[in-house]
Amino acid sequence: MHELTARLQDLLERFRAGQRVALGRGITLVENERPGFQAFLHHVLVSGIRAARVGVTGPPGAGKSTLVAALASAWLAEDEEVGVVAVDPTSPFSGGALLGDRIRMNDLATDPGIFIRSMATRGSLGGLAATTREVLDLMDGFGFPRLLVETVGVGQTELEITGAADTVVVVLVPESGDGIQAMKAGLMEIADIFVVNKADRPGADRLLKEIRAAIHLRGPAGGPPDATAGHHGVDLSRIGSDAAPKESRRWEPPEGWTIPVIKTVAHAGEGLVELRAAIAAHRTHLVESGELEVRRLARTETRIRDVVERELRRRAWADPTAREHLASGPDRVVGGDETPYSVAAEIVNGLMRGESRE
Ligand SMILES: Nc1nc2c(ncn2[C@@H]2O[C@H](COP(=O)(O)OP(=O)(O)OP(=O)(O)O)[C@@H](O)[C@H]2O)c(=O)[nH]1
Ligand SMILES: [Mg+2]
Repeated sequence: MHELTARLQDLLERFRAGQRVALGRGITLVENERPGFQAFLHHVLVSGIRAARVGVTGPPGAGKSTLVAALASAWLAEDEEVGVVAVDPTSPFSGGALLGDRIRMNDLATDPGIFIRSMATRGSLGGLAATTREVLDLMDGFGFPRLLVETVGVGQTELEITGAADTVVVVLVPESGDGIQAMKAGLMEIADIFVVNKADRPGADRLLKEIRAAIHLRGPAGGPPDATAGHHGVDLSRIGSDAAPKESRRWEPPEGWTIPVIKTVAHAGEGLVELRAAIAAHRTHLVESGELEVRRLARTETRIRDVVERELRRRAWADPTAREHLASGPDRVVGGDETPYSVAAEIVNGLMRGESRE
């Protein structure tokens, strides 16, 4: 099951030797789900998850990339290597420089301490690409102690970032409109840290106050915590390809953690020291409270579930008997003898009985 072909074994050895080209190849392998990608991931992941993962999300143009670049270069200056995944809903290099204009992408990308990967999302709504978590795992396995993932948060999709990051930084800007509105959209529930970027523009202080008030209001009065809640009351089991939560979720204030709200002017580096301090403090909180473990367990459960579902789907349609039923099914259904349910039951029961001739 986890045996590697000679070619992938060779790739794994070069990956383990720290060759960046091998990391790039590994990512391509995983992104395209080429044969053997599961086995490759298995071998990369047996050594465990170590990196501190920070997600940066918020509306389009909020300055996420500029912040990510600034954070990355600050860590690099302290000899901390950084892996960056930017998930772009449109095209990988749209909207100007991938990592903002102040610290130019090219300057950063040639630094051996950083690895930047841009991925397109599966839809136009933002959120994560299908294999973002796997790519983060590869960077983790490669040895980057810090990982940054940038996603555009629009509507429900930003919830997914809780499945990829330990610490979620939500970036809002004065011109993103009514701050409270943004929180209703779900950003409130996933933030470990709020950033009010573009603080050089009018309305920043008002937004700051609104967010603080909302945190205060929704905190203790949030209602009884949901027993199945994962990250901040978000049921991680419902985050996935076809599992977008539909009803409103209860917000559970993270115990012992007061969500900081930090003003920044990202392209000028203002507020960066405070933001880095907040990220470090949140890390300490996660470790000391045991919350890191809780989040990792919840994430891992979701991952196992996803891998099982993907594998079941793959096996189902690789099965010749199932494919025969699928081919003949529509005729029988339209002819009135059967329904999609009876055909599906036939297929599923066949698979369960192990009639597979794969
Ligand atoms: N005035 C002002 N402009 C900023 C600030 N931070 C970023 N910008 C500018 O805002 C624009 C968008 O910044 P990005 O960092 O690309 O924003 P983003 O959130 O990554 O954008 P998308 O990835 O396209 O959603 C760029 O022109 C930045 O230079 C800020 O604090 N103040
Ligand atoms: Mg960006």
